[in-house]
Amino acid sequence: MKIGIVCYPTFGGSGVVATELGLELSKRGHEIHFITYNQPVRLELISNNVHYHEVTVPEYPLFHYQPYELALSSKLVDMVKLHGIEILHVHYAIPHAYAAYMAKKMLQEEGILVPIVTTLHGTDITLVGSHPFYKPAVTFSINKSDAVTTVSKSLKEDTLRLFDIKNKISVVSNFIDLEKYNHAFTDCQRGMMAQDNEKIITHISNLRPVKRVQDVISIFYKIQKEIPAKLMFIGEGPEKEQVELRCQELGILNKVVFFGKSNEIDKILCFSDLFLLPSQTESFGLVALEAMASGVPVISSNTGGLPEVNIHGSSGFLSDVGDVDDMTKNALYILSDEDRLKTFKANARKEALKFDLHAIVPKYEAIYQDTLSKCFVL
Ligand code: GMT
Repeated sequence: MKIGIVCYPTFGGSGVVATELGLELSKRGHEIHFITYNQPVRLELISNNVHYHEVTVPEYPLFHYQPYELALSSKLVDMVKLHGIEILHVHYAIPHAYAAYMAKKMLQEEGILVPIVTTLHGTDITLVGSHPFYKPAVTFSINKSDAVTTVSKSLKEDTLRLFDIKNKISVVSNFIDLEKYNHAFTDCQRGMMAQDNEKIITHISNLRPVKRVQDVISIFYKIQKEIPAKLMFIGEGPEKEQVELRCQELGILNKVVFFGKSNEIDKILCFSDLFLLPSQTESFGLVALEAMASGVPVISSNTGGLPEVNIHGSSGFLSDVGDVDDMTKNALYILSDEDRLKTFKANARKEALKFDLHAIVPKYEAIYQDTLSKCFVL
């Protein structure tokens, strides 16, 4: 199949899923066209059947806001015509599903039929999409998609609760390339980061309020009072400065390593003992799955799709949002006994196996086939 993929090219989970999906589909013989405003961060390989088409929005002084949706839908029209793209898979409803629908209508005028698969990722539904300013357009574009998927059962429920949805929604969870995270622990450069007696705790996010990064600091502060530990803090975002200030106030700056954005999280996770994800909401928690695939147990909140990924008492523990005392207690329980830590690490990897990309990517292929056959029957 010739598949057009529209996504955010940044470090966010939706862009990562879209990119990894496109790369895997290309390995399975499909021709993939990424259409977005920058080369996706994890798209390192442009091969024969992976293409990248940049959407540019020329600056015009009259416009207070430059019209990205317009430029994207025009680019979609051009690329579908030029490359014979058969189906468009758009990741994140805003504004991608909307722009794709416009492109579809324009193409229909020329007798070209291109169905749209929309994957909802989380904040496009739970935080941004349900805002009254966007809600009518988001509802419309979900209902006008030819197929709709969510990345967890929980996100499907949220979508049905928050929007008036007439379309069927299929759940296709986030997935992981287990090979990439299959380091023998001896490969890791743990010694560069911490002393042998120190436990390594990691957090990765875009440091937005929804990630509750101050909770990460509170939990780590309490942990390091009980056992020697270091915190690896990966990501950039609006809360970073506050986090640094708080670490300074608490006198733990020397125990926290700030990495900024990283394309090598597998290498950092490789030497981690525990992962913290105390988010306010999380439709799935791809980063928790990445940690688990590296054999790192997860201490998370019990919100959204996280209970579908992090299994309480097996791969880690779940607590109510904001309950930093419970999260600390659970973290210390895992970290304070070497045999127990080993068991949680093994369980984390085992639970991650359920999300093997080889099992999940065919579900998207089946949705494309089904959507194409339905469209061309109509
Ligand atoms: O987590 C973020 O803030 C980024 C966001 C995105 O859309 O890029 O991630 C969302 O999509 C991921 C991939 O499907 C999910 O694993 C994340 O849980 C989800 N984030 C939230 O729901 C907050």
